[in-house]
Amino acid sequence: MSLRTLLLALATAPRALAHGGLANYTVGDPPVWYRGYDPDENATEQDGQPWMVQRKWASIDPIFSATDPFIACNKPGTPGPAYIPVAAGQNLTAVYWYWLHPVGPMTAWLAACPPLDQGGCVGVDVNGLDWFKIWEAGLIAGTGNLAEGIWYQKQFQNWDGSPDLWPVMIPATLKAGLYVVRHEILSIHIENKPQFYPECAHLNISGPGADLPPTSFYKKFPGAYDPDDPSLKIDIYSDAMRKTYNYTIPGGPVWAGPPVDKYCLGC
Ligand SMILES: *[C@@H]1O[C@H](CO)[C@@H](O)[C@H](O)[C@H]1NC(C)=O
Ligand SMILES: *[C@@H]1O[C@H](CO)[C@@H](O)[C@H](O)[C@H]1NC(C)=O
Ligand SMILES: *[C@@H]1O[C@H](CO)[C@@H](O)[C@H](O)[C@H]1NC(C)=O
Ligand SMILES: *[C@@H]1O[C@H](CO)[C@@H](O)[C@H](O)[C@H]1NC(C)=O
Ligand SMILES: *[C@@H]1O[C@H](CO)[C@@H](O)[C@H](O)[C@H]1NC(C)=O
Ligand SMILES: [Cu+2]
Repeated sequence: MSLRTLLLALATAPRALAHGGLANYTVGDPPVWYRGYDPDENATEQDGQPWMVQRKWASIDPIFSATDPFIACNKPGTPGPAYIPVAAGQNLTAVYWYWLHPVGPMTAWLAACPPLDQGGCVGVDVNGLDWFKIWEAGLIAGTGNLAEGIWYQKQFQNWDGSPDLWPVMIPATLKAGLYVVRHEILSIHIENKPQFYPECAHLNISGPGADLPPTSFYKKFPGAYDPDDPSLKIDIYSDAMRKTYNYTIPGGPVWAGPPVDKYCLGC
């Protein structure tokens, strides 16, 4: 589908003017599909369904404040009972209907939950969890300044009508257990008005690993971001940013586990 056809289709679709959102997840090849929440579909047919792996997000609207409690897992963030099975070292792919905004970073986070007999991920307070970043991408190096360079957020878009796919590897030596995964697209196309688009799902991660990050990687949501962070309070179209070729992704460093070759997995 051409860009023009797609835009026409969007303008007449129920999702008119929508940015997009994280619809489904896949694991493995050939992919096994896990359905997420769809704010445009009947809530009664989704709330509390035995297959629901994603936390509920009732609207596609962004969260505008880094201190909003719903920055953790969107609003209302109500859990479903199901978990996506995935092995440490495997990719989890987030599937978006499409994504319209082109600039700003994308990050993926995990947080460990208690075991199932202590409530698993369903019972957790997402604002109290210890989140750690496992993946990030922002301005693609060598593509230009903040205003004119290519961001991963733009590269992730497909304009042929197929969904936008965002693969993230689960750290290979991560300790097995139940986790909440949090995908966040942060859009910074409007001056000093960052838009946060988080969605969460529940994972059942298997594997022989025993690693968790050092506690220095742990962040709270809200808390991971300072609202005054110059990467959030930013005008990428300013003269200064047209002369800037790097962008510091907020939320601290990525933890992807220790080098795999230090371990003997499965032996
Ligand atoms: C939503 O689904 C419920 C249960 O299937 C049904 O009773 C209700 O009429 C539906 N609501 C709408 C707006 O379609
Ligand atoms: C997500 O899964 C649902 C249910 O299988 C499907 O109807 C929908 O088209 C999928 N959306 C995307 C973007 O893959
Ligand atoms: C797995 O995810 C990583 C990002 O963590 C990506 O670079 C790689 O291309 C993905 N592999 C596949 C087969 O999708
Ligand atoms: C998680 O996966 C393990 C197998 O790896 C299984 O025994 C266990 O029942 C699963 N737990 C949940 C909550 O799905
Ligand atoms: C670019 O890098 C410098 C040096 O690390 C840093 O001080 C500055 O904040 C970065 N610029 C942006 C827009 O992130
Ligand atoms: Cu938008």
